[in-house]
Amino acid sequence: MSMIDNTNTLLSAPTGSLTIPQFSDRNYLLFSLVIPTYQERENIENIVTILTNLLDESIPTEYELIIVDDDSPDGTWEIAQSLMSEYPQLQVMRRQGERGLSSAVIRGWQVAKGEILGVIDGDLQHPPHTILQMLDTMRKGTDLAVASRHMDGGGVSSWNFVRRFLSRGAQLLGLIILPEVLGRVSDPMSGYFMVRRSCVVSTTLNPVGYKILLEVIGRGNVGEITEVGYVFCERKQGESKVNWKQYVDYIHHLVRLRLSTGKLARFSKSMGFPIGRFLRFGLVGLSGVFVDMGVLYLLSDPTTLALPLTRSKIIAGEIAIFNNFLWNDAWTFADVAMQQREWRQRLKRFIKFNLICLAGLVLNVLVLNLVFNFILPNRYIANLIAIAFATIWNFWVNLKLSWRVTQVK
Ligand SMILES: Nc1nc2c(ncn2[C@@H]2O[C@H](COP(=O)(O)OP(=O)(O)O)[C@@H](O)[C@H]2O)c(=O)[nH]1
Ligand SMILES: [Mg+2]
Repeated sequence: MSMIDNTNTLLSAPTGSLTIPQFSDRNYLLFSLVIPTYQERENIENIVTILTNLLDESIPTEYELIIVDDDSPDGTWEIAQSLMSEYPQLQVMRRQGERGLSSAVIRGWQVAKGEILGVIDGDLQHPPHTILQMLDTMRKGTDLAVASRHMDGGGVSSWNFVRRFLSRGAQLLGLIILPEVLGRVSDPMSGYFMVRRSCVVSTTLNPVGYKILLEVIGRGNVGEITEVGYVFCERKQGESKVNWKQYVDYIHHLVRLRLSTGKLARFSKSMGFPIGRFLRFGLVGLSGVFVDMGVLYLLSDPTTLALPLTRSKIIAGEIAIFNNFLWNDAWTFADVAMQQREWRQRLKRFIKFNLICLAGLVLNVLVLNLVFNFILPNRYIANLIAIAFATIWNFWVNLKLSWRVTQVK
């Protein structure tokens, strides 16, 4: 049995990859409930009081509430912090580096001590008493308990037609793109659920989008799922943070999950080679060929600037390398770059990328000569082989050196 020692100190937010750590029985708790908040000052005390009353009745001292606030300008975290002395099971994290609902939930789970990990909105739109029903099914052995608006006893109170239509449309789209995930629950958009830690332990969850439940089902190892009906209440205080960008994020999220949980991804994993990344790297490389050709034309063609060929080629090559770097940093290795976004770090990556690509060029010339002179006297096939070698070299060495993940503890 553990009483939590919270002398009003805030939890510090983990950094690095969004992976749920192993359960340590040193700090055993049955249940950790994360409450992500942004600008919820009017709601925070209410929800903490209600949840504490409910949980103290059923599992006193066996749970913790973890508020993860993204440094709300309205000072939500400060109010939460001031509640800690009155509510010993409450913990508060103030996040300053990162933002976003999904990553907030994962950061909370990363520091959680519970064997069961849950999430509930901080605005009282999720009726707190449903927690008890969900906990009950978890204790009976379910892996994932989802509060659903589309089950018996569920609903969306007073949504208008457009909102219902958009919500169902999004669900249908998801069913088409990712049937094996969305088909498992009646309300895949639910942000109110709990999952057994063992089902998501060591899985790296992706922070894209608002719909963290999709991540848990898609990437976790979830067996039995139970759904409990609930009515999504209207907000009484504060404002929703949902906007059009979240619809775009949602589609992006579906596509990413599709790509990273499909057959290709399984193959890639079993080979220990990041195929998706390699394909993106290859596409970027191809874009570089066009940039190189275009610049070479502008600089050296007799009908344009007519500069000397070697000089033109060096400039064209460097511009292409710059082009490739930008795309690789923003796309191919975005996940890594996002964690190291200072200008000095970027510059360092650019210099490394440049040197590695130069070495790649030397390798390219060597292989071309070797193949052409000793193996296959066809310069174009030899060149293709040389390009393939140089691409793999460029990719692999850049993966290991330029966009290396350095985990900061
Ligand atoms: N930490 C954190 N919480 C967020 C963020 N965006 C929304 N939330 C919280 O997530 C919950 C659901 O957000 P809300 O905007 O009400 O979504 P809606 O209910 O679907 O309209 C609320 O408790 C918000 O305060 C965010 O960027 N960071
Ligand atoms: Mg809400």
